[in-house]
Amino acid sequence: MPRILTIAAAQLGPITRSETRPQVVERLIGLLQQAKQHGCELAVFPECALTPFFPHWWIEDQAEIDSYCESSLPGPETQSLFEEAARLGIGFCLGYAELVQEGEQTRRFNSAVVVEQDGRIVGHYRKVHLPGHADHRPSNPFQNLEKRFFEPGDLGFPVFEVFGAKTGMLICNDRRWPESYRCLGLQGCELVLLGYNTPRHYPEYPETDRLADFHHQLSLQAGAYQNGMWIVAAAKAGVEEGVEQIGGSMIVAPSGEVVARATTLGDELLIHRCDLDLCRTYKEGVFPARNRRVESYGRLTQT
Ligand code: CDV
Repeated sequence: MPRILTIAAAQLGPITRSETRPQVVERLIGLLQQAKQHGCELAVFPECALTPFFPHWWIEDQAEIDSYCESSLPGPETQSLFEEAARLGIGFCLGYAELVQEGEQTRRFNSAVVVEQDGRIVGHYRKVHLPGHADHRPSNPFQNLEKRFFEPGDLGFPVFEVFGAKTGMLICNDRRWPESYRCLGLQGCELVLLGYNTPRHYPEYPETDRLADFHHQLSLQAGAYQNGMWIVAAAKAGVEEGVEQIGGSMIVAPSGEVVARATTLGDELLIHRCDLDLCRTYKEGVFPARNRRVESYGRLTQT
């Protein structure tokens, strides 16, 4: 029996600052319904999929920052998403800003959950690689304040047995780091669910702007091939509150081939029937464990 999982990358167009959580959740529900109609078992939403990408703005009022975060999931405004997914019998991966109260301490993470077809949360990940800066840079056209608003993830790179696949999650900047994929690949991961918000312009290094799409695709293809994993990458795309984001959602096979690609910068589904057994060719055939030379890799963890 082939192990086929039909998956949708559920790209989102921009979310405006004035859009309410219930309005965004309606958009997500609409995409889930379409994905189900097309036979999908799982849909992947972008990073911070419930709000505009607020680290692009300098915000001093902590209450306002926290208004972009979820203190419970599902919560009162996201319950309908979980209920509709369970009713449809479709799983999903959702990026969100997480607020946790631990005694006196309030902690915030850039997080994602994976939800089974019965609406249960079965996996949780907190973004490890936070890009940007913590200080205000008013001369830049927009900010990148993830280092101010979030802590680095403290859950490592967990792999979950869900949808019949060894499944991991990455969030945006994680996809540029070989270590992220490697930590998943070394656990036998077959499927990576990834959401992102990538601006076209990098204020400190504008020479990379013309290469933004290329570097995005290069990272996904290398990560997929070198670890023999499927990668389903869903963007928040288009011009969001004046910030142009690249879009370019795609599904990449363990061969490194792009098998589905977004053609718009709006809400869009791209769908592929992912054969999980394709991973074996690369995990066992091209990169067999017996060929690894761990005695030569010490520098990876010593520096
Ligand atoms: N949300 C992100 O992590 N964005 C980064 C940008 C800021 C470089 C990215 O790697 O796409």
